[in-house]
Amino acid sequence: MTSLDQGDLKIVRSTTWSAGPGCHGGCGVELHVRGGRLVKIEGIPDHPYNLGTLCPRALALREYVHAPDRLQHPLIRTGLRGSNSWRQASWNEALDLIEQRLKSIRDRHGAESTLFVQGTGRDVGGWLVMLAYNFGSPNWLQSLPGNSCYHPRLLAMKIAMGDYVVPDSSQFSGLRYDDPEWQISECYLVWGQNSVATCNDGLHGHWIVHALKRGSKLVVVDPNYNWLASRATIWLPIRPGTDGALALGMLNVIINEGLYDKEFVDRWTVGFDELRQRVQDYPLSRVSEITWLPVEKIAAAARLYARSKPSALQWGVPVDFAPEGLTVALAINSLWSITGNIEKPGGMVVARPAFGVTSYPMSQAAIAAMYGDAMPKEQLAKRIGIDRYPIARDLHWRAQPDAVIDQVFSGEPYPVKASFIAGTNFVVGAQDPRRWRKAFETLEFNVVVDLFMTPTAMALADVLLPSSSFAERDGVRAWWSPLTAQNRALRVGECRSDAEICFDLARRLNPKFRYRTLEDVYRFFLEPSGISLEQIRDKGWIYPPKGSPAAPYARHERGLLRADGKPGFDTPSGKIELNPSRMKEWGYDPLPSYTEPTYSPQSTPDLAKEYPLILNTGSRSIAFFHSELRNIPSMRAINPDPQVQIHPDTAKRYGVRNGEWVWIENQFGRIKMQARYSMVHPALVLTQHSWFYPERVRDDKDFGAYEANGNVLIPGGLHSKTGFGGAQVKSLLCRIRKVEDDGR
Ligand SMILES: Nc1nc2c(c(=O)[nH]1)N[C@H]1C(S)=C(S)[C@@H](COP(=O)(O)OP(=O)(O)OC[C@H]3O[C@@H](n4cnc5c(=O)[nH]c(N)nc54)[C@H](O)[C@@H]3O)O[C@H]1N2
Ligand SMILES: Nc1nc2c(c(=O)[nH]1)N[C@H]1C(S)=C(S)[C@@H](COP(=O)(O)OP(=O)(O)OC[C@H]3O[C@@H](n4cnc5c(=O)[nH]c(N)nc54)[C@H](O)[C@@H]3O)O[C@H]1N2
Ligand SMILES: [Mo]
Repeated sequence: MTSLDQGDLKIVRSTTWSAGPGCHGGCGVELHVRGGRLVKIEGIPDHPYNLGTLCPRALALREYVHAPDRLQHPLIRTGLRGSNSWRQASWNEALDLIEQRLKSIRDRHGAESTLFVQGTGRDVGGWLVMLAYNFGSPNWLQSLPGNSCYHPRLLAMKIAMGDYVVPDSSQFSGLRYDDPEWQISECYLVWGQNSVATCNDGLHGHWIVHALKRGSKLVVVDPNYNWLASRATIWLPIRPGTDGALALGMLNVIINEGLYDKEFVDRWTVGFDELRQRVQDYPLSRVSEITWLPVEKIAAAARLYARSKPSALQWGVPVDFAPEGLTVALAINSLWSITGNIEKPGGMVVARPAFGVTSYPMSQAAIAAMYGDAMPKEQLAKRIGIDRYPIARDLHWRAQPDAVIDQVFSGEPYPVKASFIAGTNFVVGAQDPRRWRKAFETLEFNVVVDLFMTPTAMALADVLLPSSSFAERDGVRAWWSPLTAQNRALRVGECRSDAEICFDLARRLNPKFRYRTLEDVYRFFLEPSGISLEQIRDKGWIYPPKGSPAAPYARHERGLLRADGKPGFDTPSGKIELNPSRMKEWGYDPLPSYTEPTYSPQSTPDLAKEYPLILNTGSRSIAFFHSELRNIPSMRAINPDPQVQIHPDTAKRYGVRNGEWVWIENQFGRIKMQARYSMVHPALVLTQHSWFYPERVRDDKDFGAYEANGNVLIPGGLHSKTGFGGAQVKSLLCRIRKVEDDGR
C-alpha cells in the first residue's frame, strides 16, 4: 500500500534519491501531507534498505521542500548574465524559447555543439542522456575533472572483472540479515570513506554499524580519526593521495606471506605471477616512507584482512581523487580478488540491476537499448575526449570533462555553443571553478535546471527552470537491486521533475521521439522484468528471486555473469584479470603502480618549504550535500560556518585557537575558514568543500563562492592520464595563518 488517506492527512510511501537529502539514496520513507504541505517524514521500519533509519538531511525535508527561496516558476533572464535580473515565464514560453534557441544552434553548428551537464549521480542523469541523445548530441558529461567520482572505481572493476562489486550486507536479499545464506564479514575494511555520514552508491552507512554490532573487526584507512576510525581494530592514518602505495604494500604482504586464496587465484584469475613480481617493487619499508604508516601496522592490517573469512571492503572517493585514481582502484580490486572474497556471503558481491531493469544507463549498450535509434554512428563518434582517452572511447558513455573544457576554449575540432545544465553547481564545486565558469560564459545559450538560485544559475543561466524534490516525483528507481518506486506526495509551485522537463523537451526536439508519455518510458524500462508500473508503485520495492542473475552468490560458477552463459567473469579471458589485457591494448601499464601527488613534500620539496601542510578538501558534513543545504536553517545550525579541521598541536604552532578564523593559502589562492580542533593527522589541513553563502543573494552575486571554497586552491587539469581520476583534491599543499581582526 503506497498511500493512506486519514481524513485530511495523506501518507505516501516513497524512496529517497537526490533533491532533498541530496544523496544517492534508496531509503524507504513515509511522507505525511496535510493541506498540500509536507508535515512529517519518517523512515519505514521494515524497509529492507534503511530499516527505519534516516539522516538529518532527510529529516529536514519539510524545511527543504517548503524553503522560502525555492524556485517555483521558470525564469527568463532580462539583464546581463550574473546581474540577477529575471522575469517569470510560463512553462510554455520557457520551453518554446529553449526549443527555438537549441534548434537554431543545432542548425548552424550541429547538435554536438550543445553540452548536457550534470553533477553527481542524481535522478537527473538518466533524463539528461535521454534529452541529449534525442537532441542528437553525444556530449553528456559530469562536471568533475577526471570524472573523479566513482567512475575510476567503476571502470577499474569493469576492466578487471567485467562487473561492479560492493560489500555484501545482504542488501540483495529481502530477508536482509535473516537470510540463512548470508554471513557476517569477519573483517570490514573501510578505505577512505566516512560511510556513516555519506551513504555512498549502493551502501547505506548504517550497514557498517550493523556489521560492527554483529562482531565484524574494522580496519580504517583514513588520515582523519573519524567516527569509524575511533571504532577500528586497526586505524591507518595514511598520508593523503598515497593509497596506491598502501594497496601495493598490502598485496606484497599477502602474496609473500602466502595469505592469498590459492585455489581461487588458480581457478579464477590471470596475471598473478606478473602481479607477484610487481609487488616486489613495494617492500613495506618503501611503502612506509611513502604513506607515513609504520611497517608493522601495514603488515597487521594486511594479515587481518587476508586471514579473515570473509572480508568486505568499502572504498570512498579519495581513491578516485588519488593521482592515477583508476590504477589505485585496480590495485585495491586485486586485494579482494586474490583473497577470494568474490561472490561469497559477507564478502564482495556483484551489483546488478534487479530484473535487468535500468533507468540510469551505465554503458553505451544500455543507452543504445533505450535511445539508440536517436543517434547515428557518425554522430556518436563526435563524443568529446574519445580521441584522447581510449578507455573513454571503448568503455565509457560520457564526454570527458577536461577535454570538454579545453574544447570550449579552443573551438577544435568543432565549436561548443550551448549547454543544458541540470543538477550541478560547478561554478562552486569544480576544481579551478573560475575556469569552468569562464568556459560556460563564452557559450551563446545556457539553460540551468535547479531547485534554488545558485552561483551557477546566477552566472550562467539564460533560462532557469525549477526542478522538484524527490517527494514531488513519481518514478521507478532502477539502479541496483532491489527495484524501487517513488510516489509523489505533493506539488510545489510550478516545479517539475527533471524527468518531466527532459521528456517534454525531447519530444519537442526530436519529432521521431519514440515515447508518447513519461509512463511509456517507465513501461519500456520495466519490460525485461515482467513487473508492471502499477505493481512496483504499489509494492514500493521488489527483490529478484534467488537464483536469478541479480541475486548473489557464486554467479561466476553458475554461468550467470557472462552473456554467453559460460562460467567465469565477463572479461576477455573469462577470469579476473590482475593484469588486464585491455589496459595493454590501450597503451597503459596493465599492472598497478604508485604515482606521487603532483604537489607534495616528496615531489615538490621546495614548494613544501613555503607550504608545509597538506591540504585535503571535501571531507563531507552530514548536514550538507556538496554546496547544498546551506539555506536550510536546521542544517546550517549543525554547521554554521565553513570549517577546517586541524590537529590542536598544529594549530597551536600557528597561534590558532579552536573556533578562530584562518587563512588557508597556497600557490593558487587563499580562502578563509573557521578552525576546528580535531584528531586529524598533524600534517593535515582538512577542509569542507563547495561552500557558498545563499543568504547573500541580494548584495553579492557570487554568493561568496570563492571565499571559503577549497576548489579555489586546486588547479584544473590535474586529472589522470587515463582520463579517469586524479583531480587530487585531497592531496595538495598549503599553509595557514590566523585571520587578524583587520582581515589581514
Ligand atoms: N552528507 C553528505 N553525503 C554525501 C556527499 C555530501 O556532500 N554530503 N557527497 C556524496 C558524493 S558525490 C560522494 S563522491 C561521496 C563521498 O563520500 P566519501 O567517499 O565518504 O568521501 P569524503 O568525505 O571525501 O572522504 C571520506 C574519508 O576519506 C578520508 N580521506 C581524505 N583523503 C584521503 C586519502 O587520500 N586517502 C584515504 N584513504 N582517505 C582519505 C577523509 O578523512 C574522510 O574521512 O559522498 C556522497 N554522500
Ligand atoms: N574541493 C572539492 N571539490 C569537490 C569534491 C571534494 O571532495 N573536494 N567532491 C566532488 C564530487 S565527488 C562531486 S560528485 C561533485 C558534486 O558536484 P555537484 O553535483 O555539482 O554538487 P552540488 O554542489 O550538490 O550541486 C548540485 C546542484 O543541483 C541541485 N539539485 C539537487 N538535486 C537536484 C535534482 O534532482 N534536479 C536538479 N535539476 N537539480 C538538483 C542542487 O540544488 C545544487 O545546486 O563535487 C566535487 N567537488
Ligand atoms: Mo561524488
